[in-house]
Amino acid sequence: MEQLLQQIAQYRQEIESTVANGAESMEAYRIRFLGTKGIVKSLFSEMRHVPADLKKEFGQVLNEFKQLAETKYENWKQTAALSEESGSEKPDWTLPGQPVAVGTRHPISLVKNQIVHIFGRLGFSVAEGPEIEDDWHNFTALNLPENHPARDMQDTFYIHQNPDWLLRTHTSSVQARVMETQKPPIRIICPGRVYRNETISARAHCFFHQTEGLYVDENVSFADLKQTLYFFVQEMFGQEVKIRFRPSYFPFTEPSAEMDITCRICNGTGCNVCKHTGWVEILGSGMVHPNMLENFGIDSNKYTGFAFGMGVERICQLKYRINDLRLYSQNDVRFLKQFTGAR
Ligand code: 2NM
Repeated sequence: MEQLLQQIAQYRQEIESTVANGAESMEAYRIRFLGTKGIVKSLFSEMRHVPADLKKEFGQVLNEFKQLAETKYENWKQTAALSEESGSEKPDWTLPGQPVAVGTRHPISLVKNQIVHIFGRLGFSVAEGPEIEDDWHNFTALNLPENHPARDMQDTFYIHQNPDWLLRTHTSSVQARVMETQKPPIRIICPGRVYRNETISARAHCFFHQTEGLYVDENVSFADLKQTLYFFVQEMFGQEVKIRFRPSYFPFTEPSAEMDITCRICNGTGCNVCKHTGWVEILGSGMVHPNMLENFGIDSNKYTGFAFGMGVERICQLKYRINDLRLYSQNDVRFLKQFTGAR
């Protein structure tokens, strides 16, 4: 009896010091202690040799020992099951997700969309056309004579294979195509990329973006031009913005004028952008030249029109204070990311 109790105490120690070390070692443990020919079973079979007065006490010791052996095994099984669940096969759904990198609109697109939206409210619809144009739509139809300096190889990208083709230098070519196929009333806005043969710097680029507008109908006057463009800049830059017109020259308009607004950067107090004048030029405009209307078979005695053109990069510069034209095409994410959340 004394010997048996000592033996059990030894087994207890063994169980307590057993380290679960993989499925194999735990199976060996199960067979040794809990198997059909295992230690627990064989200890219970010793019961019949125990004197009757000690059976109760011995039974209690045995039961406790059996419980210890079983608990050790059950605990190991549970932790093994848990670690399998969180292992490589099953993902842990509680982990935080990988952030999804969301793209942002390019500032040129943001401003272009705004321009289109504002003129849309005045009844202008969008017209688009090819970036590779022919000489007629880009120059001749627009009242630019054969020897006009803008047609110079120095300024325009001509296509080698066919010098009648070129990269459009303005989106007026789109308006030419519209006047060719539609009769007044015409009220369109033409956003798009245009090309000029310039050396790339902070202030010049070989491509940039324009939005031109054209309105042809009976009784369209210079007052309509002024009010339309005044509405536009107030929507774009705020109600307090002021405008002024300066006489100018464009082949496609007569009279022609350039429009300035009060500087959005310094609010008229003077800065580098407005060269300390308080005013910045934002677009060119004028009454459509009668020659142009006649080029498209539109009776210039019955119809008049106004037209204007603005650089999208210029509007962007004033809205977002972007002072280097090269930033628009370098695709540096540190630049592009700053427009996150803008529409
Ligand atoms: C400008 C300035 C003045 C213009 C003219 C035309 C049209 F429709 F007659 F062809 N489109 N855009 C125009 C007039 C463009 O840009 C500075």
